[in-house]
Amino acid sequence: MTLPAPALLRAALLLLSLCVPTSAIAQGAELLNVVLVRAPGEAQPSLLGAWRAGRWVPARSDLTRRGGSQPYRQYPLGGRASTVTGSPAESMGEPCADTYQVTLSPDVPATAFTVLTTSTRPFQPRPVTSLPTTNATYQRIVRQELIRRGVRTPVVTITALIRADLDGNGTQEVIIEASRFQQRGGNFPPPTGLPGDYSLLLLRHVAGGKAMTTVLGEYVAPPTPWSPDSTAPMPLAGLYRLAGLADLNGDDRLELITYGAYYEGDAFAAQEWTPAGGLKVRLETGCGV
Ligand SMILES: [Ca+2]
Ligand SMILES: [Ca+2]
Repeated sequence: MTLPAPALLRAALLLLSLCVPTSAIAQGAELLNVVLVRAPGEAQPSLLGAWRAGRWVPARSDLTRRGGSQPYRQYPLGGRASTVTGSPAESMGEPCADTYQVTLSPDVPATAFTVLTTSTRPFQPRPVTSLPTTNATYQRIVRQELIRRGVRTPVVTITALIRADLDGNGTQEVIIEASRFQQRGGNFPPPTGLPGDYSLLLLRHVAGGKAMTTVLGEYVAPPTPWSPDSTAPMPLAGLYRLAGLADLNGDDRLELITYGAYYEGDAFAAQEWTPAGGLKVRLETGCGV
C-alpha cells in the first residue's frame, strides 16, 4: 500500500493552526534558544527549531554550532534536569532530509519524553504537577468525551494528567492524555485501530466560570473493524501524547510540546496557547515514511 506520507503525517497530527506573526519580543528574552526533542527509546533527539531574536525559527542545521558541540539542559517529562553536550545537527537524509538530529554526550537512553534547550532561563516559570491518573473527575470527563465520539462502552485509560497555569493568568489548566490500543508497540499505534481503540490529548481550561475543552489530538477507531479485503482505504490510527511543557521563548507562558504518531511516522510540535487566541503551532519536526 502506498501512502501519501507527508500529507498523512500532517493530518494525523492535527496541526490545524495557521502560522501568524509572533508576539512582541518578551522582555529579557534570550537572543537564541535552540530546542531539541526526544521520544522514549529514540536513539537521538531531533532539532525542533529555535527562538532567535524575537522569532520562531524552523529546524535548520545552522541553528547549532558548526564544527563544535554546545551545552544543553535536558528535561525529561516528570524527571530531573541535567546538563549534556550536543553535536552539530545533522540531516537524517532522504526521505526526511528536513529532519535534523543531534548526538548527545553523555548519551543516557531516554526513558521518557525529553526536551532539551540551550536556554539558561527557567524552563517552567510556574509549577507543573502530575495528578493521579485514577482521578474520578477526569475519568468521567474522558468517558463522556469518548461516548460523544461514538465509543459505546469506553475502556477509560488515562496515561497522564498534568496541571499547570500555562498562560500565567492565575487559573490552572489541565492536560489529559488517554489512550487504548488493543495492539500497540512502543511509541507507535497499530496501522489501524480495533473498535474501542482511541487516543485523546485534551486541554481543559476555565473561561468565564465554564470548563472548556481544546483538542490537541484525537483518534477514535471506527465501530466496525477495517477489512484488508475492503476496497476502502485503511483508516490510519493516530497516537497523541504530551512531550513537555516549557517556556521556550521567555514570555512567561508555557508552550505545549506535543507528540503525534501513526504506524510509519511521528512528529513533535511546539504550540503556544492562550484562552483568547487558542493554539498556534510555532515549531514542528517529524519523519514519516
Ligand atoms: Ca491559566
Ligand atoms: Ca512561552
